[in-house]
Amino acid sequence: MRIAILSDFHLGYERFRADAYSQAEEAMRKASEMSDMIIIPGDIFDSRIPKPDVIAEAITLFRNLSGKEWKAKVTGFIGDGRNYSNVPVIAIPGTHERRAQDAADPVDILGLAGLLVDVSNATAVVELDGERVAVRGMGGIADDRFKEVVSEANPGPVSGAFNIFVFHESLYELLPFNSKFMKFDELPEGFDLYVNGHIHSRFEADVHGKKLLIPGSTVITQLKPSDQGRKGFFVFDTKSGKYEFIEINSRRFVISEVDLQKCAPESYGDALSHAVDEAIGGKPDIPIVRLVVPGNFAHAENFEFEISTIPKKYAGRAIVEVARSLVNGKLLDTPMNSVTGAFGNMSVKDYGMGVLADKVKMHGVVFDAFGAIDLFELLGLDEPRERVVELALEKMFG
Ligand SMILES: [Mn+2]
Repeated sequence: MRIAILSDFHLGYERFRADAYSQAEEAMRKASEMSDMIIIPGDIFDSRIPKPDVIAEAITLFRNLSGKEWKAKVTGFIGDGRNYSNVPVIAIPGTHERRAQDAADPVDILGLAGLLVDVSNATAVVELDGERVAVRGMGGIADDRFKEVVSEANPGPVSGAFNIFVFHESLYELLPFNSKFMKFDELPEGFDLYVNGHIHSRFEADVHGKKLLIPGSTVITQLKPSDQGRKGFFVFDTKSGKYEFIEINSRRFVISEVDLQKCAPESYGDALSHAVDEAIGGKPDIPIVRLVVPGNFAHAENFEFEISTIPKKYAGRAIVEVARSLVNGKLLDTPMNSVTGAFGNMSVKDYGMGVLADKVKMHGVVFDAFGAIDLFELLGLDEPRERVVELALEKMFG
């Protein structure tokens, strides 16, 4: 079977909302033309509680696909939840969709509507011309609890099938800042292919002698150097074991370093403009251009340069972001850079939950049955503080 692997659409992502939709749409359309089945390892949505118009976008995306005559069919479903579709489009929730265990996440909604098969904690078996592919999903689990949850669940392959393990987690080899993160060789054995989401740039590796494929996001969200390649998805052939990366027409992203150290303050504007012009390169698209300006600007102490004139000047031709801002003659770190720097590669939400879990542990509370995610969500309820604390205590101590 030919299996398309697409990830991290981030529908509803405020900054590049139209890109998120159109690039996901292109990826899904091409994938359905080129493959017998589709796997989406999480973050279809950018938010765990998307607005109705974002849910509408997702339904439109998946409904168009269900119009296709899929020859492969889902013929078996084992595990948590129920399956309402035989369409071979299989997904799990990601970090952005994660909610408390008993709450419905937006991927659940698509599953209930029969638009995809949700394998959050389940295996779906897909059949085509006598060939069987089993997809074991484990979704909606916090990064630092994944090892523990996997060892409890002990997921294994289905006999007589090509077996795929699908998850959405930080992996230690890629994000080596938390020793609790799963390492490649700690992933469950016995599968023929490993598929991960979460990491927004494309990645491939060998795990237990088999392939681990991470397609990366279909939309740019992080503006990191690794985001500069074209976005796209993998198509993996179970018969040959070969796979290819199919590019989509994603928005171009260019990082340009501009050295203003030897430049007279009066020429800052020209130097920055020149870098943006180079990045645009006379092409008709509207790229995202990130200008990185290193160094300190003590020598320009009495010079004021309003950095926002550059993004304004290029409106309609490029989306310009400057990694630093010039304030009173000095280029300073923007508040955004200093805040996000504290989190490393972690999402702000995961970072916050980690802090909360550590604080609760300090007070000697055992945190097994009731994870940080549940507590985090409870504390975020729009209820009076006393009521929220009461609910949390009730849940923690029964
Ligand atoms: Mn993501």
